[in-house]
Amino acid sequence: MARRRVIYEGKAKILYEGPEPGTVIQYFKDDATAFNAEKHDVIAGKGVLNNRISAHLMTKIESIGIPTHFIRSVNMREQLVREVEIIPIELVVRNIAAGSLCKRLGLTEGTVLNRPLVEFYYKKDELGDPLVSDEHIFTFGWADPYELEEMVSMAWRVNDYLNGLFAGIGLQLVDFKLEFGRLWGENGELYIILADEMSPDNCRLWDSKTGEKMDKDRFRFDLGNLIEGYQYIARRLGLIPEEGIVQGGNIDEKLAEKLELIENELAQKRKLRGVNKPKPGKV
Ligand code: AIR
Ligand code: ASP
Repeated sequence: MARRRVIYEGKAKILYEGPEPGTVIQYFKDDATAFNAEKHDVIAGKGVLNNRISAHLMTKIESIGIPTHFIRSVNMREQLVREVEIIPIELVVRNIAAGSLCKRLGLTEGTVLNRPLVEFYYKKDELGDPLVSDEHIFTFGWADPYELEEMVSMAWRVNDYLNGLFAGIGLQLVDFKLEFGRLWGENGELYIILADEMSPDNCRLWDSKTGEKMDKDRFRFDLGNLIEGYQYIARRLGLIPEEGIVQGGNIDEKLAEKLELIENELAQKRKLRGVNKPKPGKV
């Protein structure tokens, strides 16, 4: 196969030029980083698990009418997604206090918040993704009020939906991070769709009974065995066989290759909903 053109390489993923215009191949690496890449490791099988978990969750999210970039999985490490212009804002939704919220405000980890909290972070590695307000977002033009409103309303719906989905398999959704992208229709209309990934790399999931952490905090805080946590989530979601696909630090490639690929049929035939924004020049 001809060498593919790399569009972008991030900490955990590589984006390659896709087979058709407007598409991109998203490749999931085994790299794990934390605290702005201060901490780095390569963990066999992480990319395969995240590719699968993200494909599944994006398809589920699409099924409740939220447009996502995910089209279909291509193989165990790659998925076909729509090419979008990433909005440089990370939306974090929190249900339970943990991580940087506890550090910043002195809250006790595990405190259930009175209402879900939506926060904005400016996506800028050099600055360590600082917390910003909507005023910063508008002042610096990272997104406009119409776009932000659309993003926040989608984030609330994703939160409600995923809370229920995870509660049903004995996991508590503590918090998660979303990224969105812009897409333009044939007549220049703007669409905002969910992009990036939805995996234990960017959410916190605790076992509902024991409180055990199953997500990337295992790596961030050296709690041990990241892969076991990710496999536990994938197993509960029905995405891998009971015996798992990684044993003793080695991925069972044959078994992983045999897992059926995930298709987001709705994304392929969906009619997008434009952002409710007045057209420039029209009053
Ligand atoms: N997150 C934020 N930036 C990168 C990531 N992955 C996710 C974390 C956590 C949530 O956003 O994985 O689920 C809040 O992170 P923090 O560190 O602000 O408490
Ligand atoms: N992924 C980010 C980093 O590498 C932040 C994190 O997940 O802690 O720094």
